[in-house]
Amino acid sequence: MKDLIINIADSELKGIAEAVTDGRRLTSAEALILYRKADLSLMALLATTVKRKKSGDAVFFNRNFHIEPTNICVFNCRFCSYHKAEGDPESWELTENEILNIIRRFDGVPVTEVHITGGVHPSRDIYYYAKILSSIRKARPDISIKAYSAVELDYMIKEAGMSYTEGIRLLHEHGLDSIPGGGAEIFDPELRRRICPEKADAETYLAIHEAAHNLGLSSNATMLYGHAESPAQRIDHMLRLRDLQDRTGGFNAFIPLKFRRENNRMSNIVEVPVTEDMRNYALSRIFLDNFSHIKAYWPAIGRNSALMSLAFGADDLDGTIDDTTKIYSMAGAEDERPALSTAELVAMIRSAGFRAVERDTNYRTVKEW
Ligand code: V47
Ligand code: SF4
Repeated sequence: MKDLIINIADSELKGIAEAVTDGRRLTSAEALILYRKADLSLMALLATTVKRKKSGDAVFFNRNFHIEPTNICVFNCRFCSYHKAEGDPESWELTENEILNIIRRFDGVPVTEVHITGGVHPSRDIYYYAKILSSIRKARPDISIKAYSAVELDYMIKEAGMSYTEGIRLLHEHGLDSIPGGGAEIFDPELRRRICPEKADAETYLAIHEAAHNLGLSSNATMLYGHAESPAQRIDHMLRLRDLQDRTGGFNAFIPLKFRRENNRMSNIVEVPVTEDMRNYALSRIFLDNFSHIKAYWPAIGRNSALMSLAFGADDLDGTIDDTTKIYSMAGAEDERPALSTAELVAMIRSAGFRAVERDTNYRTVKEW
């Protein structure tokens, strides 16, 4: 590694590469130079150096399943392939019983997590969501409930006239364990106005995660990339997350989400090539020095790219997921029916030269494979 860095001709780039290998935090300006000047192989080497300091040769996955209670949403983000208005023939909304039937399908299956997120329904209130949580908790006391993105939480908590802390505490008392990363998109206000003008802004997203962390709940953070954003806007997004993580330490993982173009109002945008996906994974691994994990969410990016991301700093492939996840299959991801068995995931991780570790929501080891 040292030899390789000595051979870097550009002195600015060389200094930044040395900083990364020495474990020094990069400024936004340095990150931008790295992004612009480093070739893909250097990005891979630097990100892998950081990844190995964080998690050695382990690559994590979990056994989870998703429930999407509704695609009815009061908002209409331009990139969303999934949203429908109430009354639309293609809309769906699961009843409490239907949700519990999904939970029961996993009776006896050793899953450790259920991930629940969907559209922001106009007429369901926080007490409805709390009741769903307690019914799930009763049916499966052993699994962790990761539910409701900051955008869903913002809507239900404001509508109830509560503070974020009060709202999240209520949901936590009914069974909520952690918060998924959805809704972050890209924090830059001008760009946000163009792609998702109506929903919770960056400050709201961060305030909700901060309130959750202060109550002892963990969460994830995401970034929607590959649409109209600049590299500087990506770095600004990550900087805001890094600052919050410095204060709370409550984020488990950062999850870059590649923009997929089918069936939405941004279909004119050409999706970024795989090299850009890899550069972005690597940059996030290097820049987010206080995040323990970078997740390659394979239903969004496809299993081959997810596998390749393991050479660019990602150390988590999320989970074995059944076909209840629609948000990505509708937006044009390669895997139409996103399900991977545990054996398949383990084989994939080994094929990339890593050790497969099954984890729970908070990255405690469930099993070494
Ligand atoms: O916020 C919507 C994204 C997110 C598109 O926390 C799109 O473990 C690409 O956040 N192309 C929701 N992305 C999903 C999410 C998530 C997924 C997996 C794991 C976790 C976790 C969180 O999906 C939305 C938005 O950023 N999204 N439409 C699209 N066309
Ligand atoms: Fe609603 Fe989420 Fe789709 Fe935006 S991305 S329209 S908030 S379901």
